[in-house]
Amino acid sequence: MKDLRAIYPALPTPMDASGRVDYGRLAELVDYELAQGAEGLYVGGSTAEAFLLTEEERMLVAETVLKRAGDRVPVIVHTGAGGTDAAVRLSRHAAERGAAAVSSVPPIYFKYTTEEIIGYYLSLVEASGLPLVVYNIPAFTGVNMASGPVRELFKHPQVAAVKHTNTNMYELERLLAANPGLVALNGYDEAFLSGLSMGAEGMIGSTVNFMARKFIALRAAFREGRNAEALRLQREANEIIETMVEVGVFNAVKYAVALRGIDCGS
Ligand code: MN9
Repeated sequence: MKDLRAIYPALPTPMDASGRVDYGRLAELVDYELAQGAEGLYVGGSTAEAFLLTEEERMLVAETVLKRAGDRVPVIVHTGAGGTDAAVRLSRHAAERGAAAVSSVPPIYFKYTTEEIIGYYLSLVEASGLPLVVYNIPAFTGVNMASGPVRELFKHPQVAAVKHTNTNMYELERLLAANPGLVALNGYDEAFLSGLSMGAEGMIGSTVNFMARKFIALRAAFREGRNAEALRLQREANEIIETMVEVGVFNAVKYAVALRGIDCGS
């Protein structure tokens, strides 16, 4: 199993003026990210506007990134979908093309029982044969994977990591205490330092797309006990993130990446 502890940009999906996915630009973006020090790549998540893409587009996006990245860094593919069948197809496809892990938000829109949510995730694990990164983002899904009986899922040996997109760090710490082998990847970039302090060992974030070096330096400062410097770096990042959140973070990420020479469109 590949080591998933790393700093990953959640890649945006470049689009042309008519809204078609620009796969050429996406391949260029992969090179750009690896050149700026990204330690892994997260494909097809919120930042990628995954739920606005067709299944075919999502597969082509994953394929493009996996092909370009080769075995340079671990690539995690988000394969979550509204229903189990689509998520299973996406997971199988990601596994066949060489993903290091699959990742998914819990099934959305309808209210599912704990058993149904766990069943959904186990289908992805079985279909892919890969480690699973549970994408916990209660603000978007209305389901909190780090609280209550649904945490039983984390006992499964193939559930390797959690993407903790929540500022409740107490829940993160409790989840890790109960599951010693679990890797936590922090999800809100603006709270990376708090995530690290409660046990996160990496991050998946939209602003990593253009600030990978800053977050790598922040993690080094934290690990070496230079707390004031770690906080200074977090504050520098947050000055930028605050504005991005105000104007719409996904568009802002595309704009920031365009300023660095890769026009990802709108
Ligand atoms: O994937 C991202 N989550 C969402 C992670 O966008 C929902 C974060 O990187 C945020 O964009 C970022 C700004 O709030 O922390």
